[in-house]
Amino acid sequence: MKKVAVIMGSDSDLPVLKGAFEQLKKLEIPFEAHVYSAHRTPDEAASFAANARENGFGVLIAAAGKAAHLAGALAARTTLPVIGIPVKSSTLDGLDALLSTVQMPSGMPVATVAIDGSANAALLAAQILAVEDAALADKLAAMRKSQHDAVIAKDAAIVID
Ligand code: RP5
Repeated sequence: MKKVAVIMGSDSDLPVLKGAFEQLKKLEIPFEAHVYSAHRTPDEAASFAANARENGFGVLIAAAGKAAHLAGALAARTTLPVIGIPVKSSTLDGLDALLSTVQMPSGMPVATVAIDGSANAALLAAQILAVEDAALADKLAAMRKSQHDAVIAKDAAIVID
């Protein structure tokens, strides 16, 4: 199976990525996590993205806050799909990172999830890999079924006083 790369702009983003790591582990998807900054270590970030395909990665997840250029900077160096997570790390509640991540120019897509939406980033990465992986698709279907059943149980249990 192809690996997922989880790149964060700073180690201060690590707590936000807990949800992504949980989902990737649950689905038994191999992944690597790295700290590369579009601004503080631009050459390392670019080199990682440029070599990601030959290094066995299938999807890149990029989490960054503030003027969050990491996802776009990685996308500029690879044709692998890049998923951006805007991180709520500033006085602007993550809106700065959301706009910096989502407003990519034509021809250079970044699939942007919600502010701090790391679990969904991992699930989207899994769905991309599952296009060519029936066993992974089955695991995702089972997760959806259990999610469905949990809501049905909550509906049955609801009591209004
Ligand atoms: C961004 O700036 C990082 O992704 C992080 O969200 C934010 C703050 O970084 P630190 O100053 O905590 O390293 O580049």
